Amino acid sequence: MEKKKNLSQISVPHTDNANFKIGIIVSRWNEEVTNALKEGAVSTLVEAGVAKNNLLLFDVPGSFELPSAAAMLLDANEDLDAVICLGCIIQGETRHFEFIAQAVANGIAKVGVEYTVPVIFGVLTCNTPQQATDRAGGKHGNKGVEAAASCLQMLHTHKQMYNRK
Ligand code: DLZ
Repeated sequence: MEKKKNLSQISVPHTDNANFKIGIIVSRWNEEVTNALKEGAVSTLVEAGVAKNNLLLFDVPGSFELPSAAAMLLDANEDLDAVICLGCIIQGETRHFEFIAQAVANGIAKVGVEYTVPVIFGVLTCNTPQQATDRAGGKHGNKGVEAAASCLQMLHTHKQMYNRK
């Protein structure tokens, strides 16, 4: 069996998505890359039937702000079903990269567990700008598409779990 290089080839659930209300938070650092991630995520959700009006889009200055912004958005919108966090962290000369990447990954995981809704980690953590563009519509697919696919899969799993009650 051919090994999958990315999740973009994985099927996206296409039924019963219209009413999902989804927040999308986009970091402006490395904006060319994060805009491509956003386009991938939005088009995937809309093609899967999510109503455009049900997408709440917000920008934050950098990836470090993604977890707190996700928590703020969930706090402010009790009817929100999920949040997708999109960012791009690229290794520089200092250790800043490690601290930001670790904090963002842990922070996003924490928000999801605290709010018990899908909070999706759509953050590239790359050694070079080329690795980032390869994953934002380049030869390794678009991680924004994958983030949206993961979000819809988790929303359906969530629905199944609650319907058991
Ligand atoms: C400061 C910083 C640096 C050096 N690199 C990145 C990066 O590669 N990707 C990213 O999303 N954000 C970076 N930032 C900004 C931080 O995420 C954050 O916005 C600032 O430290 C302010 O809290």
